[in-house]
Amino acid sequence: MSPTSSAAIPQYLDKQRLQVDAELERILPGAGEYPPSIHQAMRHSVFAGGKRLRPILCLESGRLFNGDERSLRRLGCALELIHTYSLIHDDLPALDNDDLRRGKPSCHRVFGEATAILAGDALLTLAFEIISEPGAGIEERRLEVIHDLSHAIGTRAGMVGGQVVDLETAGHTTSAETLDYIHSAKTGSFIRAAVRSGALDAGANPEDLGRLSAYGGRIGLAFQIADDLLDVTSTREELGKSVGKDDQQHKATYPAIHGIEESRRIAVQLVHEACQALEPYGDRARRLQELAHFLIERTH
Ligand code: GRG
Repeated sequence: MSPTSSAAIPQYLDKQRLQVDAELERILPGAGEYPPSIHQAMRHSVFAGGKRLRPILCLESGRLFNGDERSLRRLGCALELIHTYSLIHDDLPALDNDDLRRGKPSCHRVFGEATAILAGDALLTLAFEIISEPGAGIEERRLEVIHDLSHAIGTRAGMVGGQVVDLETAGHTTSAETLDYIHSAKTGSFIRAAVRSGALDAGANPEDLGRLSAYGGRIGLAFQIADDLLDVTSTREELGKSVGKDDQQHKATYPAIHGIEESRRIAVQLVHEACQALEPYGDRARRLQELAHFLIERTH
């Protein structure tokens, strides 16, 4: 039986987040560095808040195979830069047109649309500069991470592909299969890649990688189901972003297609399967199992 999200998880997450934030501070150009407008925009969105879940998943996955802490931390930060790029672009008027992100005005509201587009591009680019920096890790492993990650955020069942289908199906009747494609591609593939990246960086063998992929794929989908549920059950204050938008935009979501109770049941089942995939590691995988539970129990 896997552990549920323990009482100690909030303190654990805070500690990890502070470590990630300190590394992000070392990575991002200073606000006054020339040209300042773009650096201020990048910093605004990265440091607006954020749970740092993808870096923490990368760290824990790598720790399972005794990976190097600094290498994993910088890799995790690169994931956070990519994640923040996707949020900035997602909020743009041409996409979700959102004024609020991480409890703060979205990037384009503060810096204008052109700078926000460029800030997203710059964060994505900086991420790959960090992943490929000299001495970052064992070169062959880093190449594999770059390949894996690029695929996960691209158009073939990756983040951008999922976003495209999400946009194109809004307002139309969508099947449960298409919804699964959207969620697994838009959100799940990147979360799965975050988990895999830590394992790859730490030199996990193919069998281990298979287990971590099974875990990552399931928590990735469960995470987006939880996000759909929060959009109908939470508040703007608690989430730090708009709520009820999926319904307003006639988006396909788990609660809309499966109902709230069934969506919760499916998310719990996915987390159960994710935890089961890690059972061969016994107590060493406890943090990853707790994180899986946290992803669906979170309130923001
Ligand atoms: C390339 C023009 C262009 C746009 C790209 C790919 C894309 C737009 C957007 C990605 C899709 C996206 C934003 C999915 C939502 C995933 C999601 C639930 C994000 C929230 O993640 P959390 O809860 O956020 O981890 P924090 O703020 O805690 O980091």
